This record gives sequence, C-alpha cells and structure tokens, in this order.
Amino acid sequence: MKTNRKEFIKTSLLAGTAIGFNACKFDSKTRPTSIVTNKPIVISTWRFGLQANAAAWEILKNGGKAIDAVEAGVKVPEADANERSVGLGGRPDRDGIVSLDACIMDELGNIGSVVCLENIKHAISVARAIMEKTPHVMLAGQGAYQFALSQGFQKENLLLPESEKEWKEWLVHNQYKPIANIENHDTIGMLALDESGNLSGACTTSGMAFKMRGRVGDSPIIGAGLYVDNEIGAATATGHGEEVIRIAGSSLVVELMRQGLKPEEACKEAVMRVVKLMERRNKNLKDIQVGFIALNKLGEHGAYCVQSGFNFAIQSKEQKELIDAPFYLKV
Ligand code: SD4
Repeated sequence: MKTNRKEFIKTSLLAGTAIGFNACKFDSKTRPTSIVTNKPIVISTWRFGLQANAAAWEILKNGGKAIDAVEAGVKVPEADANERSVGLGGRPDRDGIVSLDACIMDELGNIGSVVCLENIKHAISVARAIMEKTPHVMLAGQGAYQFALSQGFQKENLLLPESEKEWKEWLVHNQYKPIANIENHDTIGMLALDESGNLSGACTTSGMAFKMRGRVGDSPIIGAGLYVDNEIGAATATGHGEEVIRIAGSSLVVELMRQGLKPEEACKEAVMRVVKLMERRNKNLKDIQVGFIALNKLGEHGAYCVQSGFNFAIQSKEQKELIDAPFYLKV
C-alpha cells in the first residue's frame, strides 16, 4: 500500500506488517492451496479510531460478531466528551443545538439509520434499535428521539461548555462557510470483518460544525456514508457529506471493489469522481475534504482522500496502527 506513515503504533514486528496479508497460501510445491483471509480485522476513520478499534477488538478477538464490534467501537468516541465531532461534546448546529446522525449495516443487509437526533449520545445504538426493533430503516428528529426514549435511552445534554463557547465565538462572525479542517470535521466510520468472515459497518457523527439546523450529511445515509456487501466488502466516508452524497460514495467504493479494484484503488477512484464533479461545477477542491476507507472480504484494506490530513486506524492480530491516507491534492 502506498501510504505515508508519519505516525504509527506497532504491536508486533511480524514480517510484512504493512498489511500482514497474503491472498494465497502455498504448499511445498508452491501450488496455491487456499485463500488466507486477514481476519478478524477492524478499521476506522481518524486518530480516535485507535481507541475505538481497541473496543471493537475485544469483541472480535473472542470470536464475536462484526456488528457487535462496530457498535461497541464507535460508542467509545460517542461517549468521550473530548471528542468534539461525535456524540457527547459534539459541536452544535448554528442555532446552538447538538444533533447527531448515524447508521449501521450488517452482513445480511439489515440497516438502521437515525438523523437529527438530539439529547441522546449513542446515536449508533439508536440506529441499531431502529434496525432491529422497527419495520423501518430510518427515523428522524423528534420521532427518533421519542423512539429512543421508548427503548430506554437516557436523555442527556450533549452541548458541553467548550462547544458552547466555540459556537458563541463563531456567532460573532457567523459566516456560513464550511471549512475543510480536521478540527471541525471528524466522523467515526468503522468497518469490521469477524472470525466467521462476516462484514459490518457503523458510522456516527455530529455532522458539520455550525451546520444549518436540519442539515443532514452523508454519515447516516446508507450508500453514501456507509455500505456493506458481505460478498464483496465495505466502505465508509468522512469529510464534506454533500460531496459524498453526490457520488453515492460508499456504495460506489463497494461496487468498484466488485469490479476487481483493491480497496485503496476503489477509494481513489471514488475520490476522483468527487474531484471531477467539483471541477465540473467550478468549485475549489481546496475548500473540501473527503476521505474513504474500505475493507474487502479478504481483510485487505485501503483509503484515499482529497487532501492531506486524513488518517485511519487498523487493528488486527498483526497490526495496531494509524496510517496517513494517500491523497490527491498535492500543493
Ligand atoms: C457530514 N461527513 O456530516 C460528515 C462530517 C464528517 O469529518 O465526516 N466530518 O458531512
């Protein structure tokens, strides 16, 4: 994989830690005997993915299910008040209200999604409850909140003093111009392949900081912010949701893998679609960031993004690492 590695944590020095993976096992006569899958494995977006992966790994290493692993994993930043873009402590919209978006998808094609959820920090678990306990796939706003309360979720004020202070400072200039900055753009998207060879994914965010009230990005939209096809692979996105939705990003990455592309190649091709549509609309690419991560059925992974700054975390038996994603815009 062609990646810059400015920072990394290694748990072991097994040969070939780059991916720690061979597609084929060879016998003494060097005839391929079987496909070796790199499993279990979990990957997720951004630096906080390291901690989130660790929680997911506790489930995966004991033979647990990918769907349980991704939910448990992304709940870590959701509950962390210091993470300012997910769950508790997330930055508010421009009216000062924290609203969360999330979705989850399992190996069977079960999906659950919640948008504009207020006062409940574990949006991912609400999405899962929608998946498992309703005949629907998506609930929004007040209805989603009522449903969550009915399921025993606790009401909680998600706007913490630091976020409120930042919002008040933002109000002084009140420029409605989303900026490509990892400081106010962070979504956790997580993909896991479990010991049984099943894939699942989860994605959760407070969305773009100081967004318009009611604005929904890609993160809770199956096909845009997340997609899983248990025959092929899974993908998730981060960055400017509008641009990800425009190309049906995560679904596209999975379809590209179906056509034979490796995860990094598929992510790169999806980013190139973003680039093309930005150019066609005469928009400045420097103003946006979009990043994809992908995991295929063999446990191979990859990522690609528009501009530098995006990284993703991997955990498997052989790897525990944060990797800088390769990027398009070289300036
Ligand atoms: C959104 N994609 O709401 C999310 C934000 C994000 O890194 O990913 N930021 O558009």
